[in-house]
Amino acid sequence: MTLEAAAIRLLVRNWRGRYTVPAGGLYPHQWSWDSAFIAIGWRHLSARRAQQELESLFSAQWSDGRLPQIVFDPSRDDDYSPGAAFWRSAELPGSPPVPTAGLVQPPNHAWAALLVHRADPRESRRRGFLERAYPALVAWHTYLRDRRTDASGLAHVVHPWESGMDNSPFWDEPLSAVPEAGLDRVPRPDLEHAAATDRPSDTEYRKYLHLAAAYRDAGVADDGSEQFRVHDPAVNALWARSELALGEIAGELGERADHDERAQRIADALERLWHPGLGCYVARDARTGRLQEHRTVSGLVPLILSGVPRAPELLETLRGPSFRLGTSVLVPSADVQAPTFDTSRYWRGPSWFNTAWLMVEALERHGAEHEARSLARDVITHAEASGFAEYLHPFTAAARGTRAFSWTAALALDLHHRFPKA
Ligand code: 9WN
Repeated sequence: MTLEAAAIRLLVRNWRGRYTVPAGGLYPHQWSWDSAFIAIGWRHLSARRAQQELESLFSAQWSDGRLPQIVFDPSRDDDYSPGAAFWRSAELPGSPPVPTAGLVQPPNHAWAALLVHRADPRESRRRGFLERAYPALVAWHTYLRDRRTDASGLAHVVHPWESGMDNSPFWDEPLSAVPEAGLDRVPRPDLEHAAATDRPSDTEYRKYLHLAAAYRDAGVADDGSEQFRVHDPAVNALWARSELALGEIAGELGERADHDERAQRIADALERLWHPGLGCYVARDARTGRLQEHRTVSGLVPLILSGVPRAPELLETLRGPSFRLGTSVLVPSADVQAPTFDTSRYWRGPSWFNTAWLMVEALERHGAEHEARSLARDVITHAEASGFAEYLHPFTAAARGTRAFSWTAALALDLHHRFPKA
């Protein structure tokens, strides 16, 4: 079977009528930033499905504008933890009519909406896609600005899950002061679908559950009581990239708006996260002001912005001994030389396909055409060879996490269309 046929088969299998699950066993609900990546793949097959994927998420938007981390399928509530019964979102102010988590995920949605529109502008106009998406996306960005941004101009995450890179070394220090949820047994349905050595530990899960419960019990109010508040480079870079996309969407609709200025303000604020000694951006604990001194792939993501002033240093770091572009398998999620490096455990070293896709964008944007093409072709090869794994051992390419993972297929499909075999 060709890559294209295999990727299509997987996406069709994971489609649930209005959205695509990230993986049928491990992740049986709709996830926020997954849906944006998945829509970027669907747009090559069905502009309509790509639009529905995003619209399904918008229909779960909260009245304060937040797009939830997870929209739950109530029929699968025993299969993932924490689920709808944990969040009890109907009891929280401003929640939508469907059960969701109270947290959010990185804001890649406006960027995805623009790419989906461009894939088939006629179908998009016929369905009034941008007219409906634009207000939802503006409300989402307004939530980030009004509820999640402090004087630094950067948006913070209140839980590691919100970064999408759940057990990154960035969170080690901010999590060290967080108590563990007092549970006899941590519910881990995830371990039925992935090896324990590939997933976060029980200790991390106890802290995740403590933070999520405290945020829920404070009415998801963003009132400053959170015990975890961190500025993450990838979250803010994606926000700036999406703000630029909103500017283009506004232009399509003939709206006048100041999205470009807003994007520039976020990009300027990102400079607070620059670490000259490490040659990359780092996370910052917004409660203590401390920079988290680790090289992770998140710290390279600002390269997706064309005007980023640190492009030469970032490219050097990407090519250097910490990430070894061209020698490692795709792009490791964390510095392969660091004491925290782990070849299997999630976001502490393994290579992921969404971040490789972001680095293809970054390399293209900064004129490294040859490396962009070569990384794109590697994404396609490894996606297929690994059975569309969730992530890979960064030296051997052995599959890690779950298989048949939707964004792996969607993003490989996208690159297959954009970088046809020479
Ligand atoms: C928690 C769904 C999600 C991705 C994240 C990835 C993983 C969840 C988990 O799966 O996180 O949201 O249970 O580990 O880290 O990026 O969105 O694919």
